[in-house]
Amino acid sequence: MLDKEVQVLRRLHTQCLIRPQAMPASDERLEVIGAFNPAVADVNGEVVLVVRVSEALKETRPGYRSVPRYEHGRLEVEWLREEDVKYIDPRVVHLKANGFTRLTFVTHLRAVHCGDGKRIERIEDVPIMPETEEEEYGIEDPRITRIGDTFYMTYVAVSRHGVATALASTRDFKTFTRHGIVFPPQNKDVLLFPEKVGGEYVAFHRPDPSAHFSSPEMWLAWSPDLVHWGKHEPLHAGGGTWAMSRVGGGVPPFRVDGGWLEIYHGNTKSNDIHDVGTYSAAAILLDAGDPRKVLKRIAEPIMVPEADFEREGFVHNVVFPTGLVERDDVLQVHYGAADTYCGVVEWSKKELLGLLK
Ligand code: MAN
Repeated sequence: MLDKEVQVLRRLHTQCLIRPQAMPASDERLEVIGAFNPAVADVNGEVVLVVRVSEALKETRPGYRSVPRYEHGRLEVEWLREEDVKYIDPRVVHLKANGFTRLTFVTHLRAVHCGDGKRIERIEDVPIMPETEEEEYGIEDPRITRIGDTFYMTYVAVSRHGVATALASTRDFKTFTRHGIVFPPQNKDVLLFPEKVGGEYVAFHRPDPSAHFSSPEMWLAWSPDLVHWGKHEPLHAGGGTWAMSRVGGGVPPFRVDGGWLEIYHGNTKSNDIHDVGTYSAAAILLDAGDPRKVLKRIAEPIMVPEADFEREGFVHNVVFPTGLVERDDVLQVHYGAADTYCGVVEWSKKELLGLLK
């Protein structure tokens, strides 16, 4: 945990909305270990979440580590000898023979109808499952932006080829059309702006920062059609010990008086490689006509892990905002908590904007 950094924004409401136990497993061999990092859509007043559902194998075998994956959409399980793997963190193992990464779980997505955003009303029967080779280890961390009458969903596709970001679209949250990979590996936290700026679509993205030439960065890219992206440019927004190690877009940017407000996440550096570090959230305001210009920011996080369900879970100390609904002055933000739960927090928009300098 962070000792010094405290959140500077008052929470009007905090709630653990979805627990793993609430979500059906996609296969009888699997158990749901996380229902978190939800994409959020406001469907004519009804809040719909598309939840990341992570599952691990129920069976354990002494001396072996199971690593699941999908082959053409079919679940396959490999058993690796414990002495052949190195545990990096609860999510990741490395194969000693070649250093390659495998995940200890697989992930799919499922839509959950949430009424006013604070209760589970209905869980869709049909899950959104990995299909392609680029999705063999799972589809994760969706974000939804409504453009016209279509909901566009970016999501992370994880496979032997790396961590890429793909695009899908839907109108009813039952059927999704896949548009393929839009940002090749290693890239995640892709968020679409809800309207064109200067005649083009705009997206946040986050290329892998592991070369460590600088502190981590979010980038912007531009597109004529949401599929072909170019004019990539870094948008410096990291900084502060709370965002030393990673930074990335959180909720899709939305218009406020004075520009585009973006709520993003940052991660502390940890000296212990088994400790993932603390994930917190902050905000920046970008120019309405030219989002490459950062008009205002805040040095401290507006949200740090505080509630028990944010501090303890599959990965401790994580708050990871992924979607937002606006109701007058109230910003209702859904987030992943401890890589295990979906939380919902409410803030006053006026208070948040007042903190940006
Ligand atoms: C990181 C974490 C995991 C995720 C992988 C692949 O290790 O965010 O939860 O599964 O990246 O995206």
